Amino acid sequence: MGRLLYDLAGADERLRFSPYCWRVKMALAHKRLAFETVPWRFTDRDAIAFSGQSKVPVFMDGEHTVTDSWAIATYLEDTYPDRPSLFGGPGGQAVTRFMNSWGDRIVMGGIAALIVADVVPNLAERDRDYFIASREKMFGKPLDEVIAGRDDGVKAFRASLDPMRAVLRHQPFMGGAHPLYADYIPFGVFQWARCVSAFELLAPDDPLWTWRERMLDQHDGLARKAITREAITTG
Ligand SMILES: N[C@@H](CCC(=O)N[C@@H](CS)C(=O)NCC(=O)O)C(=O)O
Repeated sequence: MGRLLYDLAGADERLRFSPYCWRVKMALAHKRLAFETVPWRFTDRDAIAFSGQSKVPVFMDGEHTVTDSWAIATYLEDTYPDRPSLFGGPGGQAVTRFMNSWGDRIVMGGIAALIVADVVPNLAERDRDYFIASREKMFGKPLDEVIAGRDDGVKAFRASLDPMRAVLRHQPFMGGAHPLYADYIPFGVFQWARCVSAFELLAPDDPLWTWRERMLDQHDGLARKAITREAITTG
């Protein structure tokens, strides 16, 4: 049995936009592990019921099923210690836990508030009502209202990334000279936005812009080659 990743897909099944699945895909590429993906939609509950929960990523490695991007990353590190490390050792892994929680709250929270409404037209028809209702519940208001005023909102988002920016002034990646899982965490969220939204989150003179470009080139341009809404709408 090979390796299989249940990967969130849009109306066009080539559009794979989950930030958490992107973290895992970058981690698998980093470990140089071959894998296949299964396109999954929000309403395909039954397809992943075997995993005991209702979210992707769901990763299967032979007999093993692992869910949650952080758990998958640590599983890969433990199971494939002879492959390039995702954390640079136990201390690195412990510190990267902070990056995971910062990435989920500040980067994911910040970007979601700017682009969540842009996700909808990319979704399979059958997913739309569920996505809108669940995200409106999350934000406590209609999605159009969530992103209203985002031209101003993006300034606060950019400022919130100062801790990362300060690090990237000294080194090309959060991991140092080369990317580590600490890079894949925030990058997965930027890649989500890139797949589904035209809204520009960063300014071209931002060191984070250059970092994002470098990340897009990693692993033979894995993320850059991914199909985006732009590629689909312009044919
Ligand atoms: N903490 C989880 C979060 C996973 C998650 O929220 N996945 C989203 C897709 S990006 C999902 O499957 N959501 C299902 C739903 O909202 O019903 C991780 O790091 O993997």
